[in-house]
Formats: sequence, structure tokens, C-alpha cells
Amino acid sequence: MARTKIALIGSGMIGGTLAHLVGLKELGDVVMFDIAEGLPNGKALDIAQSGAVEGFDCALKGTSSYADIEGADVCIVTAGVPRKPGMSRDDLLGINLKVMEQVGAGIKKYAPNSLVIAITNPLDAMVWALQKASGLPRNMVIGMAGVLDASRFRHFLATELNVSVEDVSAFVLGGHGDDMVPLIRYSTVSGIPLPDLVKMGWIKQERLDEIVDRTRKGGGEIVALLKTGSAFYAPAASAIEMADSYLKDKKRVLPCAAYLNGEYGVKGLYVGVPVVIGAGGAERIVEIDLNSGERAMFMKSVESVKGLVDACNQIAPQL
Ligand code: TXD
Repeated sequence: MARTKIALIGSGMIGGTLAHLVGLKELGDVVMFDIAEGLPNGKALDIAQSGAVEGFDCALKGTSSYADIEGADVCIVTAGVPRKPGMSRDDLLGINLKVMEQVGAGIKKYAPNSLVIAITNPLDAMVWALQKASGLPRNMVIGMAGVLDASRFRHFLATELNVSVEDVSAFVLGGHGDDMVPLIRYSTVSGIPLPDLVKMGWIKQERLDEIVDRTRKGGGEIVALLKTGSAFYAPAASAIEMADSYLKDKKRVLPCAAYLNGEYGVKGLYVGVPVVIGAGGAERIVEIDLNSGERAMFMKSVESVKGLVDACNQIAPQL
């Protein structure tokens, strides 16, 4: 049986880490695409050469031609530019929107049957634009943010509570911005909800609030430390978890940016919600019950996403 083909559109920091992980996990063969000449070729060759030492079989190819992604089973999109000093969010939005139009056209032509996982920021708007530009079914275009945000929350909780991160499950809803909604009530240690752990004296409410705040600002904390870019190890690992669930039809329940068509009272936007990811892509949106406080936080986050999508509609009404 032919190996799975994974196309990485964008071969920068996350793209390179994605390729390395695909190799290490033997998830399939990799095509690395980028407009930067030589970059995808150099990274593909470097990672391919590590296969001899690590003991994995994975064909890696670097390219700047969309024709090479033909027949890909999964496309993971990190292409775009990060924000530079003096650039407004709208500048970034306008530039990356154009990138999504190019990438969408490439996917539409050469990989129309793939699952597309968008990572480029601002995530909730770019995944929306990518779905429009590619014309792929909405269930086959999803955005990565929630798995990363939840993994940050899990890491902070496990460290604080001194328990294995494997036993901490966390829930984060909403857009990928500082107003995301880490849901304390639905986050647990081995099934014990966090509010119960507060009652049990394992953690004080104020400390939990600090951890929620740190999770919300988790991306910015890393940007401030790295100075030259944003996080890439955990974002890549998160997208791989989503791709793996699709390719193996695992039906993991993962927080992803998914197209809402009335769920949670939202229509026509991509927002972070729990989703069953299987062979059918985003197979099912899990609609959990929110109390009034949670709902207010969620709707605030949805409003931010709507603002970004409205800006996209103004810049590119043809989409
Ligand atoms: O949770 C999340 N969704 C995120 C998102 C978490 C972390 C980072 N997030 C965003 O991912 C970040 O703000 C960026 O928008 C993307 C990619 O981050 P990365 O760190 O990989 O950025 P790089 O290293 O700048 O890589 C981007 C590559 C670079 O090599 C460019 O040459 C290429 O994109 N690029 C293009 N490739 C193809 N086609 C076009 N048009 C293009 N333009 C730039």
C-alpha cells in the first residue's frame, strides 16, 4: 500500500518541526513547500538524513511548486509572515489573507481530497479564508489552536499539582487570542474536576486564576523570550495529533477551530470548540453546556473572531 502523503505548506519553524515529527512517527511521506528558495529543500534533505540514525523510513521532498503536493492526504498550512515592529494587526491580516488565497488555490487544484489543517495567524480568520479560497468542504478544513492552548494549560496544571501531565485533561474554548476560554469546570486530573481539587485543598482558587491567565497569554510569553519568532515545538506537536487522529480514524475529541453552523448559537464562523476528528475530518462538534459566566466569555471571544473575519471580508470581498 502506498504511504500516506503529507504536504506542509510553509517550511519555516513550525513546518520544519512538523516534517521532523512526521519522520520520527513514520506517519507518511512529506512534501515541504515554501516560496523561500532552497529552504524547504535544505530542511527536507537534513531531516531525511536523520532517518538513517533515528531508524525511520520517510521520503521527504522540498519544493516551490504546488504540483508536487498532488494527491496529498493531509495539508498543514503555516505559510505567512509574522508580525514585525510597526505592523498593525490589519497589515498582517491583509498579507496573510493573500497568502491563504494562493495556498487555497494550490490545494484546490492539487489536493482537493485532503484534510487541511491551518496554523497561520490570526488563526480563526485564516482558517476561514483558507476554506473559502480552497472551496474544500467545511468539515475538511480545520484550524489548530485549541490543542496547543490546552496543552499549555495542562503543562502548567501538572507542574503546579505535581502530577503526570498525562493525567491532566484540559478544555479550552473560543478563538486563539488572549480572550480564549480555559474551562475550569471541564478540566480534570484523572477525572476529578478542578473545582473539586480546589475544595480538596490541592490548589487555591487564586492560583488557578493565575494559571488561567498565563495560559491565555501563553503565546506572548514565548514570543517575549524568543524575541525572533513564536513557539514552534508545541504548535507542531499539536497539529500532528490532529493529523494522526484523521489518518488513523481515531475519533479523538480535540479542541479545534471548526466551522460553526448554529452550534453554540454561532453561524458562519470558525471558532475553537471540541471536535471529533476521524476519517470524515471534523465529524462532530461537541456542544457542551455553558453556564452564564462561561457563555459570556465565549461570546466575547467569538466577537473578536467576528471582527477579524469582517476585516477579511472588507479586504477581500471576492472570497
Ligand atoms: O496556535 C497557533 N495556531 C499558532 C500559530 C501557534 C504558533 C504560531 N502560529 C503562527 O503560525 C505564526 O503566527 C505564523 O503565522 C505561523 C507559522 O509560524 P512559524 O514560526 O513557522 O513561521 P515562519 O518560521 O516565519 O514560517 C513561515 C513560512 C516561511 O518560511 C515563509 O517563507 C513562508 O511561510 N511563506 C510562504 N510559503 C508559501 N507561500 C507563501 N505565499 C508564503 N509566504 C510566506
